[in-house]
Amino acid sequence: MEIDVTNEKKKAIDFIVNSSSLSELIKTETELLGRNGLINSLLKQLKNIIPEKRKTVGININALKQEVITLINQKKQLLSQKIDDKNIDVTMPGTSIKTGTLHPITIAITEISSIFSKLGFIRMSYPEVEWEYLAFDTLNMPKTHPARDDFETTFVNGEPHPTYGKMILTPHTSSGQIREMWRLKKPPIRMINIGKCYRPNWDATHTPMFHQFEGLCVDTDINITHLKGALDYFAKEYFGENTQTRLRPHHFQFTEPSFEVDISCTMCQGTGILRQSRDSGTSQDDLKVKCKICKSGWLELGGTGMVHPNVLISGGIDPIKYSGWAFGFGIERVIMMKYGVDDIRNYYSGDMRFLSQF
Ligand code: FA5
Repeated sequence: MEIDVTNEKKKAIDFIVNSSSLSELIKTETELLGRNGLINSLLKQLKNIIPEKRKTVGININALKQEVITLINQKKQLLSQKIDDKNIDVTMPGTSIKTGTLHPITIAITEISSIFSKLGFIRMSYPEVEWEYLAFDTLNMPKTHPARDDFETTFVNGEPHPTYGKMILTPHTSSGQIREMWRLKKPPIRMINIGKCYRPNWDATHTPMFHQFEGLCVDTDINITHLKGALDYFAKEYFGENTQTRLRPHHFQFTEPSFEVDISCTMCQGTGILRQSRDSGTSQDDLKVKCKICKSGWLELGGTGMVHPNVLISGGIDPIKYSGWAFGFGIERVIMMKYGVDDIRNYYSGDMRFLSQF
C-alpha cells in the first residue's frame, strides 16, 4: 500500500484555509487532528506499508501533523483578531484601552486659573526668559540685592539690552506685575500670571525649574482686607472649606507691608496634633501625636503684600490714586500641601506610579 503524504497535506491545507470562522476552524481541527481525524487515520495505515518505506512515511506524517498544528494555531490567532459578528463572543469582558493622565502640575494650573477666574482675574503667561531690569529693578530691588547674584539667578549668555540689562531665566513671576501694568496702562487690574521659574536649587522642596502663580489686583481703594478675602477664598476653594489663612509679617522689596501667608494644615486641620488609635481601638486609648506635616498646625503657602508705590510707578500707575496687592506662590508647593507629597522631585521623576495617582 502507498500513502501520498503530499496530496494529504494539500487537502489539509485546503481545509484550514477554507475555515472562515473560529467555529469552522475548530471543526477542521477535529477532522484533522482528532482521534478519528486524518492524521490518526494515516498513522493507522502505516502498518500496511512495506517495511522499507514505513519509517520515511512515518516521519513525513509526523512532519505533516506538526505543520497542521502550526497552521491551525496561526489561523486561530488571525480569526480571533478579525472582527466579524461570527467571531465576537459577547460574553467576554472588553479590552480596556490604556489612557494617560494629566500631569499634577497641569491639573493644578487648571484648578487655580478657574478659582481666580471666578473672582474676575485674567490668566496671563509672561516670558520665561526675562530682562534683569523687569525681574529686579522695576520691582524696587537694589543693584546690590543678593537675589541678583549668579548663585541665585541663571544668566543667559549674550549681549545685554541697553536699557533692560542682562537676560536671565526668570526667577519669579513678579515681573509679570510690571508687564501687566504696561499692557493695561490703567487699573482696574486683576491678573493671575502662571509660569515656569528658575533658581539653582535642588532638594526635597526645591527644583531648578518650578512653577509659580502670581496674583495682582490694582484699583482705587484696594486694601489688606481685599487681599485677605481673596486668599481665604482661594484657600477654601483649593484646599477645602475648613481651611483658614493667616498673614505673618515678612519682608519683600516689592510689597509694603509684606507677609508670608500660612494655611491651616490640611492633615491635622490646624490642630498640630494627629490622633492615633492604640490597638484596643477605644477612644480613651487614643494617642495624641504631633502632626509630622506641619508640627504647629500651620503650613507656609508663600509671599504676599500691598504693592510697593515704587512698583506702581515702574508700571506707570499713580500710587496716590491707586493701590494694590500681590502674591506669589509655588504650584509644586500647593500640590504638596494639598496631598501631603513629601518630595518635590517626584513631579519630574517620570514615575507613573506617582503621576497616575492624580
Ligand atoms: C517670591 O518669589 C516672590 N516673588 C513672591 C511674592 C510675589 C511676594 C508678590 C510678594 C508679592 P519666594 O522666593 O518666597 O517669593 O517664592 C515663592 C514661592 O515659590 C515659595 O513659597 C515656594 O513655594 C516657591 N519656590 C521658590 N523657589 C523654589 C524652588 N527652587 N523650587 C520650588 N519652589 C520654589
